[in-house]
Amino acid sequence: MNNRRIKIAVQKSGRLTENSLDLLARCGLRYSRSRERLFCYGENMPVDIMLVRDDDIPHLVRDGICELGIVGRNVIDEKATAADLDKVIALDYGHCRLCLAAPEDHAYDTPAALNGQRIATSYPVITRNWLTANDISAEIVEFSGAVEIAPRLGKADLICDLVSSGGTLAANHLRELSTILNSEAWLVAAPATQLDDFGREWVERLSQRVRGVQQVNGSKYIMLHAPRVKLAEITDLLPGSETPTVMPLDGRDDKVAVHAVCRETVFWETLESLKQAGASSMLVLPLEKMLA
Ligand code: PRT
Ligand code: ZN
Repeated sequence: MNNRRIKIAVQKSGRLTENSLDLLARCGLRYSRSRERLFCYGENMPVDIMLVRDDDIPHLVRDGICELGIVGRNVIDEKATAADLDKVIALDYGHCRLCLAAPEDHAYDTPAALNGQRIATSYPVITRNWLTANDISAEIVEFSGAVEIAPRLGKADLICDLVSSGGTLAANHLRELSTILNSEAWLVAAPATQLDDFGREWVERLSQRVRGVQQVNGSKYIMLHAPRVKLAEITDLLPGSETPTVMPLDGRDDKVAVHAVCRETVFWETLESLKQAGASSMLVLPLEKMLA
């Protein structure tokens, strides 16, 4: 089984591509891209990347062609059931929301106003589930793109589409009515029961590295000198740090060195407060890797 490898499905070209490839690189994966650019061969791990349309990712993982995938929650919920794949880690990029929106002059007050209306969407499954859960009987008109023009074409009364800045809705004189799903990119895996030992081991290992990358994002290492008498006050000011390391300073009984990992942003204001509390020689350093 020496030539056994793991495959990760990633969007070939789109909004999630750059962040996803960057994340895998930060997990330590070095890869070379094939000439037709559909495949990345992992050079330093038995892990390859398949570059595909995002819509295909849930099925590639469900059907065991890829052990892992990175895809938006909107696509997962549209294409897969909870039993098809495990949502392993929310990745905090690709944020958007699936929203109901209507022409500005549409008289909408409560969801009940949707009864009997036509809703254009590329997300018929999620929309249908939401309508059913809210006891609304409306017609779904499937659109594969440019959903926002459906009301103007007279094809629908409302739309249900992804929104991030809201610029597209505004440009089409549409008003956001209600959010039916909040979405971001997720690392998904084939259910553990479908994986062999090798697959499970690598899914676990890569998931742990992704968690490590996430912890490092936004975390900083801070070093400072503190008067012994002010130690408690100063460590209380360190944002999001657990137990800091406190060390003696050679030849000084009145001061100690404090080192801590801060899991929240260290603002200039924080440093100013620390200085006021008596801290000196402060250094804030970026973190590269972390493993709990
Ligand atoms: O070719 P392929 O099928 O792989 O790509 P795609 O065209 O289906 O997907 P792509 O690259 O557009 O988006 C990939 C994923 O990014 C989506 O499935 C979402 O999870 C996520 N995402 C985040 C978004 C947006 N933000 C977004 N704004 N997907 C689409 N949009 C659309 C939105 O519907 C609107 O039409 O972008 C337009 C601009 O949005 P506003 O609100 O900023 O104007
Ligand atoms: Zn797509």
